[in-house]
Amino acid sequence: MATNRTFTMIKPDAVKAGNIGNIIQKINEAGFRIVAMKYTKLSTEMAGNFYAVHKERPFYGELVEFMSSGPIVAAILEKENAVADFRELIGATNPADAKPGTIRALYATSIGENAVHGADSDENAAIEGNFHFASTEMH
Ligand code: 3AN
Repeated sequence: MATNRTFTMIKPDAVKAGNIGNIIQKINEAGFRIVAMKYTKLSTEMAGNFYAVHKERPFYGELVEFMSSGPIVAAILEKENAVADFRELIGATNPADAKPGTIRALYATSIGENAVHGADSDENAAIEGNFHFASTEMH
């Protein structure tokens, strides 16, 4: 399996709860290499653009408000089979359905405030990574 990249954000709920360190540790232990990482905050406009694919969903307004409510950590991660393996590591969107030991089972509080984002395809991983790190040197 070829090495590829995924994109993640540690969401405002997990940052506020002091779980940045715990989540990065889980990411490292699962064998992901950090290619780029940034502590930042999304404006409502940026969050709206980032989640534009969900514009028609009933939770869009709530999602944009939440994602711009406080600082986040954005990162590009590298590993064999990165997108699928990272989705496995974070667990189901609803933490009530997330397997024990997954990041969302451990740190998410609800379907909306679910601790981490993980890109759902190689194509979206690239788009989302560029959104946050377009002019950044990757390591
Ligand atoms: P995932 O993040 O697991 O790929 P998506 O793509 O279905 O899930 O949803 C994107 C984000 O929208 C989720 N991470 C979550 O924060 C939010 N979300 C999804 N479903 C709901 C919902 N029913 N109510 C509120 N927020 C939701």
